[in-house]
Parts: sequence; structure tokens; C-alpha cells
Amino acid sequence: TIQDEVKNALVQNAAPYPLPEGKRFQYGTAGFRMKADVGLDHVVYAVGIVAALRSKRRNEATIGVMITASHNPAEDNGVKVVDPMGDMLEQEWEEYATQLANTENALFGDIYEKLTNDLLVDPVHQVHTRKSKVVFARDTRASGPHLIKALKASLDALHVEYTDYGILTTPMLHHMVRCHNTKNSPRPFGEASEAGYHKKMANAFKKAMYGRKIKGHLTVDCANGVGGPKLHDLLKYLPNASNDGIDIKVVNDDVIKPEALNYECGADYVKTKQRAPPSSNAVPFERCCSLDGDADRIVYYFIDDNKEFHLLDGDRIATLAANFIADQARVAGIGDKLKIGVVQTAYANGASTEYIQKVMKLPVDCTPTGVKHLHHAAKRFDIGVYFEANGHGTVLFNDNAIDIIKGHDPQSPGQKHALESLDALIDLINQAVGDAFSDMLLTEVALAHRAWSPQDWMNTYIDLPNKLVRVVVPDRNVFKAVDAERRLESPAGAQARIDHYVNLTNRGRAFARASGTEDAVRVYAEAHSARDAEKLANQVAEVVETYGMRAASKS
Ligand code: G16
Repeated sequence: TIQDEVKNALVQNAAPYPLPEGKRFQYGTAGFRMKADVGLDHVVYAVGIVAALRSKRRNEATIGVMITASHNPAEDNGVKVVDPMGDMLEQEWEEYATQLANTENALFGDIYEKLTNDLLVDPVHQVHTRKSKVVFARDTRASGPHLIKALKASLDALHVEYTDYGILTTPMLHHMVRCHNTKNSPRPFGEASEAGYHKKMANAFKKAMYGRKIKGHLTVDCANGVGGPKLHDLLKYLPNASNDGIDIKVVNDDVIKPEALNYECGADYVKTKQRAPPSSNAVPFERCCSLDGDADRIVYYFIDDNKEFHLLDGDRIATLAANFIADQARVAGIGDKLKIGVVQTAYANGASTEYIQKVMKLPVDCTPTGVKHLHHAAKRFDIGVYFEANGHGTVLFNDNAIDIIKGHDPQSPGQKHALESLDALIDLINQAVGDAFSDMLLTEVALAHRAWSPQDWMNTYIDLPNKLVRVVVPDRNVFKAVDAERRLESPAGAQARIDHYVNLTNRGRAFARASGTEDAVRVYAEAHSARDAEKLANQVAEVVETYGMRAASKS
């Protein structure tokens, strides 16, 4: 039967991608992530099946698959699935992905059949009449082409209709997915092509600028990743400095040397080390920013006259964006009609949270790490600004907000300008997912409207000194966090030790949580002084080490 043909093809096509012995794969914070050569091809093959099923379950909507390990080292890679509106795969489905990734080749046919039954998806229709649709892309990692081959192998076995977008940034792939699925809807997202993405961004940028001028140039560190070539493409569409546009200097855009990716540069390096890339030769007060390996994160920074480094991270972008949008809404005369809020994680600097609540008077929500959690929480507002401190985030406008912005009758030229700026922001800001290019242009627009230097931006509030530490333990999974990852539920006793040190620290706050993308536990600590923050971080790291070892010796 046709069903047998499909089941056999699934088993046969999997042959070059066996499940490695003794490995257990888990769909984590950002999909599957690991060293690229220890069975990731098997996982990617399985993800092809997940994407096909997901498409079918959503009435043949287009599903995205992105091959990237973002901020992780060059030898790693990973894969994640993008849902029809360009957001992350629905959480319930992460389990199917995990189950399939851990399936032996010989059982792929049977498990596929079982899932089609469980999910009420017709395996025969899937193949011959109404086809599943998948679009995919990869970043610049050397392991990408092999993994794409594995992906195509399972998509071919299931006769999926697919488009290979080649090399893209992660947010560009999310853009493509949403464009495909909203093509015939009342709110089409745009044109599902690279040019379509660049044009949409550039046009919205020009409108949102509204004749404002950007002071000086911006140096963009592309982490030697896919952001480099794609930013060069975007620049062809953006107005340049001599046309009232933006003067961008691209650095760390070497995608030829694979080992250069994320090495001593990029958003994760800058945020974690709290310093500029060693290769930077920025002069005092020059605006600089760093993207990560797949260009979905961005942080800003500058050095002052004393060569002191100042970081403007995701919290700063969130406050700048929320402030700017709330102001424009007030000027437009629609401020009281819109519920604006900010979503952060436990990594948000305490000073930023206080500033948003007390000075900006906006509500703040806290969620666990992972864009999927923040994105979901941001949907509860008319305009939800969400950012992780590491620079991953965006702003969501719901239908109510869009209707109000587009439908309001301006009573003055001032109101009209503000409404038009807000309208442009809806397109400038990538509504599907955090996007470093879009966040960069939003930041530039907001700074230009305020005529702010990075120092002015920095002056809005004073960050509490903080420290991030990475602790390697025998099994990170014994660390289970609760309360938006602010407390450890297990191992028993560990949280009490952390509390003990926190209580001894002036303005101390700290937490530990297992990373979802690296084999380590992360520790964050903040305090009134840098010395205390460092001390607290080291104390908590020691607690993690001790309890990690203890759990290992028991098992
Ligand atoms: C991914 C996730 C982010 C998360 C980061 C670190 O970022 O998309 O939401 O903040 O990993 O996560 P963890 O602390 O669990 O390792 P990226 O840029 O690597 O995709």
C-alpha cells in the first residue's frame, strides 16, 4: 500500500544517519543543539518528519526548519522548528520532536504511523494529495550542507513540498514562514524572499525616521556569522548617510574561516565578558553593536574618555523601545487606549525592572529563559515589548493595537507624525521573532528621534553591577528551577544555601539554572558593588559545584 511505501522510504532514507549509541537528545531552549558530528544528522532527519507532521496538522501550513547553533562554537550545530506565524514550535510538540530524535532508524516507519494516528493526520493524503509544506535555511557553519542533506532525505521520503532558502539569518527564515502563511490573509506579512525582507525593513526604516538625522556612524560586529553577508545585502536597500540614512561600518564579517564564528566577538561574548571584542578599535563614544552567530540577538556598547566599557544590553533596548513607543502613542493621542507592557527574564538587571515599573510606570512580567516563553507572555499586551538581557527580543503589536494605530483620526500634524511613526514601527519590528537587524534599526530610530547619544541612553538608569558564571557539572539536569527560574527546587537544600549568601549581600540577587543550549549550569548574581556581585556569583557557583558533585556521587 501507499502507507507501506512511505514507511519503507522513511527507514531506507535514514540509513546514512544512524542513531548513535548511548546518546539522548532533547528539544531544549532553542531546539536541538550539540556537537555537529555526534548524531545531529539523525536528529535533523527526525526533525524533517516533525515538520511534515506539523504542517499536516496545521492544514498544510508552511513550517520552517532552521539549521543553526547561534551563539555556540563553530563545531556545534542545531535545528529548530518554526510554527506557521513565524514563532517557535508549540511546546506540546517538543515532545514529539524529542521522541522522534531518539528513535532508531528501523522504527521510523512505525513511529510515523503511530503519530499520524495520534495526531489524526492522514498519512496517505499527506503523501499524494494535499502536501505538507516546509521551508528551511541554514547559517554559515561548515556542517550545514550535510545536515540539510539529512533534512531533505526525510522530507523526500514523505513527499513534502519544500523550499531551500540556502543561507539565511534565523529571523529571515521566520519572516519567510510567516509570509507564506499570511499571503492570502487580511494582514499579509510581506514577500517571502530575501529582497522582500530587505525592502520591507528599509521602507519601514525610512518612514519611521520621519526626517530625523542619525548622528555619527554605527559599527556592527557580525560575530563572523551569517549576519555579515546578510547585513551587506540589507545595506544596499537602506538609505546611506549622504541621503539622510544610516552610516554602518561592518566588522567581523569573515564567514570563510569557519573557526572565527563567535570567537572573541559577537553578542554573547560582549554580554558575558562585559567587554568589547579584542579586535575592536572603536573610539570613545562611538556607537557599536554586536550580533550573534545567527543574527537574532543584538547588544550595543561604547567606551568613554577613560576607555571604560559601557554595555547597552537587551534590558536597555527594551526600555528604550518601550519608552519611545509609549511616548509616540501619547503624542498620537492613543496612549490611554493601549495596554503597553514589558516582558523580561530573571537575567534582567534589577535596576531596569525598577525603572520600567517606577519611572516608566509600565507593567513588567517575568518568564523563564527562552524566546518562546517571552513571546507568549508579550501577547497578553496590546503592545508587548520583550527582551532577554542577552539581546534577544522584539515588540509585538496585537490586532487591537494595529486597528487603533491605523484607524485613529489625527487631530493635529503632531498626532499625524506620531501615528505614522507607530505605523512604520509595526513593519520595522519583526513581529515573528527577535531580529538583530530590525532591533538595530529600531534602536537607531529611537535614538535619532530623541537626539540621544549612547551616553544619554546610558544615563536613563544605573545598572546594578552583575556577573554571569558558567559552571560545568556532571549532570546539569539535576538542577530544576521554578518561579521563572528564580529559585531551585532541586537538588534539595541548594536554594537555602543560595538564599544564605544572597541575604548577606547588599542589594544581592542571584540564581542558578541549567542551560538549555549548553552542557552547563548558569549562575547570575547582582549586587550594589562589582566586588560583591563577583563574590556572590562565586559563592553560588560553589554551591552548584558542591550539589552537582553530591548528586553525581549518589547516582
Ligand atoms: C538561545 C535562546 C535564548 C536563550 C539563549 C541562552 O539563544 O533562543 O532564548 O537566552 O539560548 O539559553 P540558555 O541559557 O538556556 O543556554 P541563541 O541566540 O543561542 O539561539
